[in-house]
Order: sequence, then C-alpha cells, then structure tokens
Amino acid sequence: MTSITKLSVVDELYWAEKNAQTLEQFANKIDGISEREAYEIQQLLVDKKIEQEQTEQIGWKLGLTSKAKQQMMGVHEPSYGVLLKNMYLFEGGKHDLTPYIHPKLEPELAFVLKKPLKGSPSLEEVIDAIDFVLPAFEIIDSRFERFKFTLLDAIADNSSSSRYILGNRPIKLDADFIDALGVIYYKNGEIVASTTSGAVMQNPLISIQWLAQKLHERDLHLKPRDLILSGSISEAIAIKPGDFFHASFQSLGTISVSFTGGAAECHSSK
Ligand code: OOG
Ligand code: MG
Repeated sequence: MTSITKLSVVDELYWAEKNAQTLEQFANKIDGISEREAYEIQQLLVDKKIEQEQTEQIGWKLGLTSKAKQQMMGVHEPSYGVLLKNMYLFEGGKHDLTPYIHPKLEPELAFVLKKPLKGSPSLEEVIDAIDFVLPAFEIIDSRFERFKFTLLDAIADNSSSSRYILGNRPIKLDADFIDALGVIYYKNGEIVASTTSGAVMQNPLISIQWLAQKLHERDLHLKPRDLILSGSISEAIAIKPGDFFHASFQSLGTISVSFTGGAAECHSSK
C-alpha cells in the first residue's frame, strides 16, 4: 500500500468522524493490507487529529479484549488505539449526541501508570508500573456502516474510539482482586449486564501486558502517566437521546453519564 493510498484512507476516516457519516468497509476496497499497515494508518490519523484539533496523546485503549466483544464483532484478537486529551467527557454529565454516528457505551477499567513498561513485561512488572485504577466508560463510534468491519478496518479507525469518561475516585491497585470485581451495568435503571472484570482476557492486567508487547513490535512503549482503558467488560450498548447509564464496580465505586439530543442514527454512507 503506498503512502498516498494510506493518506487518502486517513482523509476518509477523518471526514467520516467530522461529518458524522459512515464509510464502506475498507477490506472491500483495499486488498492485502497488513496489520502493520493498518496501525500505520491509525498513526497517521492520530497525527492528523493532534495537528488539526490542537490536542495530544494521553494514553491507549484496548479493544475486543472480551469474548463477548470478539463474538459480537466476529474477530478473534484484541486491537489497540490511541486516546487523546480532547476525547475526555465529564463523569455524571449530560452529553449531546449530535457529534456521533451510532455511539455505543462500554464499562471499562482505566489504569494510570507511574513507570514505563518496555519490551515484554512480566505481570509483576505490569503491577509494579500501575499507579492507580478508575472505573470508566468508553464511547465507541465506528466510522463504518452498521458498525461492521474487519479487525484491520477497526485498527485503521483507531479501534472505533470516540470518547472516554473516568470515575472521580482513583484507587490504588489491588492486584489480587482486579480480575474478580463484580461489575453491574445499568441503562435507564435496568441491569443490562452483570459480569466480572475477569471478562477482559481473564484479567485486565493481561490486556496491559498484551498492549506493551504489541507496542514493542513497533518500537513504542508505555510511559509514566499514560492512561490505559483495558477493554470493555460487557457488550457495548447503543446510546439513544435521553438515556442514563451507570455502572457499579464494587470497591472501585460507581460511574454515571446521561445523553441528550442528536439523531444518533446511522447516517447515510459516503
Ligand atoms: C472495536 C473497539 C472495541 C472494546 O472495549 O472492546 C472496544 C469495536 O468493537 O468497535 O473498544
Ligand atoms: Mg472499549
């Protein structure tokens, strides 16, 4: 794939997000794209956003780390994407859905590092590098029609990332319990999922370990103060105007958010 083609894919993805429009899957248009090239497209897209939106990288997100999510999307492997500062939304706030295409909300655990993680770290090294943990929500909003994509499409699309919401009570990591937190996820007061944090690769710390290894393949590494969303603990739930979501994470506390306005429908394709 030439750099010109990569840049035209980046332009399409950027256009789709800015105009809340969907694209056809790239796999139907571009043959033989490798995982490495898909991450190169992701990086070019992130570079464009940082420049155009005057923002900066704050960390990373993992996607497709739970069996529920892999089955939902028909893929067998996780992916990762970049989190930018301007993707942050206030916890407890009411947010307008106008900028989104077909947003979905996921309960996640967020980790903040105090040390770098380079190469292929052991789980002990991952634990030692974590400063604190927070409950979180991620809004994902694929730029592809009907939220249908291949793993490579999703990687190019920065792993469907859109916004993140963080709980306001940072807690020191208790590594013995981080894979066994009961998580109850509610939409408009009704339970939509009741699960445990171990749904994320058996243990969310394993997803951080996986991320460190994958970044190492590209000569990148995790840095102190990086924020990491370790992947959805349950299925992603479609967000509609008027919805109120909250999730409880046992000893980590609860998080809530509500939404107003906006069509939040799948707009027509380019
Ligand atoms: C890819 C991103 C999924 C997660 O936490 O599993 C994700 C997608 O399903 O659109 O963020
Ligand atoms: Mg997610």
